[in-house]
Amino acid sequence: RLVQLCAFASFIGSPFVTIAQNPIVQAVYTADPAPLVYKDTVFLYTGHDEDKSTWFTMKDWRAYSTVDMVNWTDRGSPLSLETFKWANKDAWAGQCTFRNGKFYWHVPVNQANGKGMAIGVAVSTSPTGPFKDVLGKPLVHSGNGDIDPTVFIDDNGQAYLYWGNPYLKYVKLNADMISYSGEVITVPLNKEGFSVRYKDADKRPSAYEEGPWLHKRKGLYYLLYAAGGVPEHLAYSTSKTATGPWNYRDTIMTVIKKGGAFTNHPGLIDYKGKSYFFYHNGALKGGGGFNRSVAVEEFTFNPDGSIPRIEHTVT
Ligand code: FUB
Repeated sequence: RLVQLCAFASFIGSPFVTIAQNPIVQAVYTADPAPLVYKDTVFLYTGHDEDKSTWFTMKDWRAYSTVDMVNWTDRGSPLSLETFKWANKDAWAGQCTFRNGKFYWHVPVNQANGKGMAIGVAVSTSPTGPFKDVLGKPLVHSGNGDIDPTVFIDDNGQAYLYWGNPYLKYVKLNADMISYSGEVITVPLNKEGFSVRYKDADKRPSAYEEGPWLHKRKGLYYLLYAAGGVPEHLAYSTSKTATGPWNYRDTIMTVIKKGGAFTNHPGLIDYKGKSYFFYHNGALKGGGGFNRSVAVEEFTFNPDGSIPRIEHTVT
């Protein structure tokens, strides 16, 4: 009944409030959560798996908001492939950030010219759009694995764009957030670095795979990511700088067996004095690897600053 009501509300385009539950969204399949704290509100940007997909069939992104982490409002679909005239498919994992009065939604899409995935950016003065492709072309196309962009703005104002599968890449974004300076850097594999294949509690290799997410806390930089190949678990590394070197720390969330989603994707925010960890799974009815759903868990950093093991829940 709730699912039907939500689906109807989504269809007619009206905001609809649901009660807290995991998965957060019960009306459509959502993936790749990217939360943004803006003023007193959490905006949650997600990908959107088309119903009954047999591959990643993703044509638009969705937005939701909450002021209490309990009641979520459907903010519709503020961004779709149609925004990017140079793209033809694959509205994959992106992130929306706020700077100087504007919202910047960096997303990966497949280029219509057949040259593969590239990262574009859409801009709006509102967290829920309308978003415009101000560049009219990709922001970044390094030619290999250009997916899963995430943006981190350091305390000194320097913004970074990180992305990539199977390698982590980054550039320094300019203050306008729609251009960058310097070369694309590929984070090197090294013995002490985060890409060493450590064993986690699942006895699985924990190498970086995709889905980076940056977080800074008490001067320490946290890099969260999907790890270990297929099926993915979520792990993290830390560094004293935003650009590494990264030291592997631990698994955050082990492979979620329920629902059969073989990907996962982290997001982390602090909000009203608490910390929240976002991820996705295949737990919604009819769900699976291409019909995923975003979920969230409240957690507390350990006293030594490490991230505890977080269990997924279905409510
Ligand atoms: O949602 C499509 C892709 O699956 C994302 O870009 C990856 O992070 C994985 O979740």
